[in-house]
Amino acid sequence: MKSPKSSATDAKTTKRDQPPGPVCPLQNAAANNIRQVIDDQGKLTGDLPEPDIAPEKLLHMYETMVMVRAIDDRGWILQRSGRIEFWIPHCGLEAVHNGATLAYEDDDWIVMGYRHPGVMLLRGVPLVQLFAQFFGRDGDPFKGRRLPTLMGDRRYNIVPTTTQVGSYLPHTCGMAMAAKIKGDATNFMVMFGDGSSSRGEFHSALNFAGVHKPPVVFICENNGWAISTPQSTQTASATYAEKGDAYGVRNLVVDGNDALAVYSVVKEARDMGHDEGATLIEAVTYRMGYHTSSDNPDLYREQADVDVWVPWDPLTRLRKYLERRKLWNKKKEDALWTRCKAEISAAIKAAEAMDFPTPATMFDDTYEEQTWLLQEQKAHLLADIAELERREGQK
Ligand SMILES: Cc1ncc(C[n+]2csc(CCOP(=O)(O)OP(=O)(O)O)c2C)c(N)n1
Repeated sequence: MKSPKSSATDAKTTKRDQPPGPVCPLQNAAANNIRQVIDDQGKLTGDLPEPDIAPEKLLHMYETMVMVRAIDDRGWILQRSGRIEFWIPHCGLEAVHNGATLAYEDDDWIVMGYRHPGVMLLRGVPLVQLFAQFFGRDGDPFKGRRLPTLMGDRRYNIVPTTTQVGSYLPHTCGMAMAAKIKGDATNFMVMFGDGSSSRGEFHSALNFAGVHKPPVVFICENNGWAISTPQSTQTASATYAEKGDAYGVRNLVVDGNDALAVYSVVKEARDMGHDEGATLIEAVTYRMGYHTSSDNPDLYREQADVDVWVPWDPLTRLRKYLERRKLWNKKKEDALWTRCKAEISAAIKAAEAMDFPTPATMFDDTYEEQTWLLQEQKAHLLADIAELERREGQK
């Protein structure tokens, strides 16, 4: 993708050729070079053809997207009522990670971000494990060491994210390059936010990808904000995708609220990865909620900016498309929401009933065999705890 020609007047116009005032860029997808399959009514009006996805697979994706939204609704309430410590909302971002995950095979590797529970669910991770992670209980493979929603599981070929934004992009290139050298057909996908594009690791990773052509799809989830930093102060480029041009990496912009479009472009990029190398995909979407439960977006954005995205809700659009194809109806929709809410309630009950990990577990998993230093520290900690408990018992 080429940058628009610059002129003196360009500086005065907004990034994606929009008139003044809030307008959802997805509304003018063609003019904005945003690849799209369906419009806000679920009609096939975009430039991309309708992808060939088996109906049961399509429905599974939609049902997972609804589950992901229901998880976000409940997670927020759990945090606000003091039952979990922290929440990173993902409302409005369901199409990017679910569409992209569906485009990959189960033995491919996904390096995920922190707003992507659908990656776990589509790979078959049980819902209760997600809630065990949110509650920091011992059913969490990370033994409660990470912030809620910082998920992953190597048993499902999902690499957990780090909160150092963008720091994991070079590692993804390394993993993919190792697979390529070994002659392994595995493919790799990495997800990150627009804020990562200002980190050095983003540029190192893209440079490596351009030169060595590892089978990686970089998915830049452009949700409009990096906490309170908007696109206009994050970059002077017209798009995040075109940064790939500088490194010789194929790139494109996709409608990130159109799960079908995301699936199509990611599938194509995945399938060409071993022959052509990496692709950088900018998925244009919007963070409808707070950055995290510690944020207050009223301090830096207008409600009108948020409202223009409402008709482009990824769930509504896909539901309308499914209804047009007679694969879905109101009765199924109501039953799905009832089922999701009930499954979430059951998972919460089961996760909250789990024990907390014991302090001794904090020394596990750093090394395959615990070093003498860690063993010594662990022994000290356990002795201190035992002494405290003995004193408490004397009171
Ligand atoms: C290297 C680094 N710098 C700063 C932060 C603090 N921080 C946490 S999230 C965040 C914004 C990230 O924005 P973006 O990459 O667009 O992802 P989003 O949260 O919008 O999904 C920042 C700056 C961090 N975690 N890591």
